[in-house]
Amino acid sequence: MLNQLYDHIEKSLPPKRYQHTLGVIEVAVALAKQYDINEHSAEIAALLHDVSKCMNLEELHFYVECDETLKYYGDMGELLHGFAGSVYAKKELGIHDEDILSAIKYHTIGRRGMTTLEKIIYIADAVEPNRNYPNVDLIREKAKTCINDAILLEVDRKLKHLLEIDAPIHPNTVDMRNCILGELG
Ligand code: DGI
Ligand code: FE
Ligand code: FE
Ligand code: FE
Repeated sequence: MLNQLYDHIEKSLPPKRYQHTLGVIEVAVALAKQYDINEHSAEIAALLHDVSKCMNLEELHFYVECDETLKYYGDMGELLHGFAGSVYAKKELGIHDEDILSAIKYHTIGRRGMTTLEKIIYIADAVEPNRNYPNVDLIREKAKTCINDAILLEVDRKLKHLLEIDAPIHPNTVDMRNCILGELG
């Protein structure tokens, strides 16, 4: 079963994206151990998180659940691939664990009140070994000791980038930041 999923993902993604996925698995499993959550769930969620990354808009819209806020960003494949991926994982790959499905769903934009698994996939995506940007090591280290601090650093980096390129900011991105600030107290 697990081997078949690996084969399916390797076939669905270009080699670089598959390498990225293996990197996310490595980090997510290590963080699952660290934060004492199910490692198997972390492995599956990481393996499948970008399953829809290479779908075109037509394919994405076939799978994506109709969602008012996403409609607003209707033409943006980048924002849809997590949502489409979670539906694909359920319908086509037989994944029914809601914890895994929501980690796939929210890995790009986050949400208010994220579970530990959602946070782990979100941050593993940002700091896996193939990622290379200024301060990546700082966020990598933070993730091991305080996942909320790491997410704040990553969200701030993302927001600065989105502002620089004048991109619309999804409300979940802002909600996630505010919520985590609240959790940190
Ligand atoms: O799929 P990956 O490349 O591994 O990473 P990802 O799923 O985190 O996707 C990152 C992309 O998502 C990146 O191009 C920025 C985009 N993104 C994330 N949050 C927002 C966003 N784009 C806009 N316009 N607004 C957001 O709030
Ligand atoms: Fe992604
Ligand atoms: Fe990300
Ligand atoms: Fe990714």
